[in-house]
Amino acid sequence: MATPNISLSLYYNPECPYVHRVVTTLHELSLPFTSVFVDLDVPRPASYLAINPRGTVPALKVTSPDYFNNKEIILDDSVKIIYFLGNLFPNHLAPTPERGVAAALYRTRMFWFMNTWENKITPLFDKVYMASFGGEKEAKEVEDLVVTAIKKDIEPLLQKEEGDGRGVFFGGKDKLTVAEIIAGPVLLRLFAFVDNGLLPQSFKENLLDLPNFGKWARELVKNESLLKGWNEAKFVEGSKAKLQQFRDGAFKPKICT
Ligand SMILES: N[C@@H](CCC(=O)N[C@@H](CS)C(=O)NCC(=O)O)C(=O)O
Repeated sequence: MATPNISLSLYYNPECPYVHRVVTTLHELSLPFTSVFVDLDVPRPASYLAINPRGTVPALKVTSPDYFNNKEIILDDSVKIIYFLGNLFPNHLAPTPERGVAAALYRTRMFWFMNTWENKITPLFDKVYMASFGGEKEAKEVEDLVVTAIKKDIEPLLQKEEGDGRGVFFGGKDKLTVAEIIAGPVLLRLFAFVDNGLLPQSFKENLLDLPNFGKWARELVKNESLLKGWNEAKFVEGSKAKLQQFRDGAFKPKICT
């Protein structure tokens, strides 16, 4: 893979699952980058709002002598960033640059997975975070919601099709694709809640029982690029501290979509 002549600065906060998508992509593509921490506990300073008026992370600043003499490009959403990086140079993350029915179909399946996950599953994750602060009833309700949505909308998209490889990842690949990058960070967080007693065991068990999804998710949460920089103990400790703040009435959620 020829590395592009490009400089990348990532505006990040380590807690954010959307940032985690981008970091996984950068590691998976072996792209060097610098990081700029953005504190989400305080109002964003004007200097950051000038970069990303929405004030959210991730944002990626890109410059290249090959693009209008280092004209700055700002990409302000994880999906945009992943799409951009995946299309920078030939790589295993994004579908092949070929044309023809098989290549078009693969790209369409990939696009549809991404679209479905973002529209049907991502919005449920705010409820998952909130349920980790709630009681058994809230946890069960959100479990039913998420398991039902994944079974209906995601399980069929992970079915192997004619021409797919033998790998466990999307389309039978043996390396990560965009599909895994989109879903991996929130699955890690969901499983961490379960493994540390903040959500019921049945939540994880019912997901892992889905034949396609279960096999895929088991492999995904072991992936090296996804796990680089992920600190489960710190995440759980932070979640428990938020739970305490929530109980004390002082909690302000900052994970949004
Ligand atoms: N759709 C955006 C979502 C980004 C997002 O909501 N990030 C959260 C942190 S995980 C954030 O920056 N929240 C801003 C705030 O709390 O003010 C993406 O995929 O990048």
